[in-house]
Formats: sequence, C-alpha cells, structure tokens
Amino acid sequence: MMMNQGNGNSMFGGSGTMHAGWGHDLIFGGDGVDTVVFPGMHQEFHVVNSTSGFSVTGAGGLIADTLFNVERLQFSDMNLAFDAAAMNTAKIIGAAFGADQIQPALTGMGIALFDQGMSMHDVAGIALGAMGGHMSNQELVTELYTNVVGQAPDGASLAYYMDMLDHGASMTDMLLLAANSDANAQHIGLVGMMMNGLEYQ
Ligand SMILES: [Ca+2]
Repeated sequence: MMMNQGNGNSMFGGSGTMHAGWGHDLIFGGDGVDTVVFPGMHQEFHVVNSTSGFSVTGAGGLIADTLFNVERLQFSDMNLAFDAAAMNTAKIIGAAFGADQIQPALTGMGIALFDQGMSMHDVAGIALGAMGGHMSNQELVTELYTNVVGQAPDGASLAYYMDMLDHGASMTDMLLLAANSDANAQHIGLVGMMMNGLEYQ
C-alpha cells in the first residue's frame, strides 16, 4: 500500500543500521537487531507501534515510513529499543537496583552485554556483582524483594526465599527469579515499555 504513495523506496537491512530518508519508505529489517535512524528529535515524529511493525511520520509529513522487523529507533536526542535485549535489561535492573535505576546510561550497558551474545544468566551474574560483593542471603532476598514488590519482605516470605538459597538455588538464580516475576513486570511497567520502547545510550 505504501509503495503506491509515491517517492517510495524500500530498504532492506540485516542486523544493521539504516537511515530514514525523505519520502514514504518501506524499511525491512533482517532477522537480527536492526536500527533505523531518523533525522530529528523524538518529539518531532509520531511513532505508532503495532504487531506488524512501526509507522513513523514526521518532518512535516516529508517522512512517512513503515518499518518491519526493526527493533530499535534512533532520534537525535533519544534511542529507543523494543527487543528482548532491552526488556531483559530492564527486568534485571529493576530487580537488582530498583525501577528508578532504569536510566539510559545503565540500560545502554545492559543492552550492549546482550548484543555481545550474553545470556540472561550471564547478565544477571554481572548485575549481582555490581549489587555489592559480600551480601548475605538475607540481605540479597531483602534487597530483591524490596525492589520488586516495593516493600520489605514479611517473615514468611523472607524464610521462603532463604530456604531456596539454602537448598541449592544460587544468588544469580534468585535475581533471575525476581527479574522474571510478574511483580517486577508490573513494577517496571513492562507492558508500556514494550509499546513505547526503552530509552538507552
Ligand atoms: Ca530485525
């Protein structure tokens, strides 16, 4: 459909960066992580995220692009990521450090680790190291629970999770459990993040 609206180009990428030009373009990403760069600030563009892809319009109507299989959008003042690397980064930061620490510098570091091929377990291990070297089991459970739930654990909850640590679960396992919990998803606003993107540097 867009192809018939004139000035339309189609760009095909594959795990790379593409620059949006003037006109009504169809931009196809590849199987890997694809980034499209737009010439202007985020607020100058209208981004609609649907199940089939993005529609991005701006520059006074001079740009009206439809993006497929694209995971990241870059504007002159802001980068946004919508892929699993970004969502998993936000989950880990939220659990390990608190939702208020989901900030562009830190999210950029996390996304870069996933881009290097690290697993969720690998990145959780790095985050655990950054939480502080010599936490006791009780300190870890209290910290994770407080970050994810928003209040310190009651006695029964504390005992429940400490029992898991006493019976073979590693500290990294506990961080992953917290990161992947529904409570964490709610706390960090994961649904909205998947729709609006995660800002990163
Ligand atoms: Ca892609």
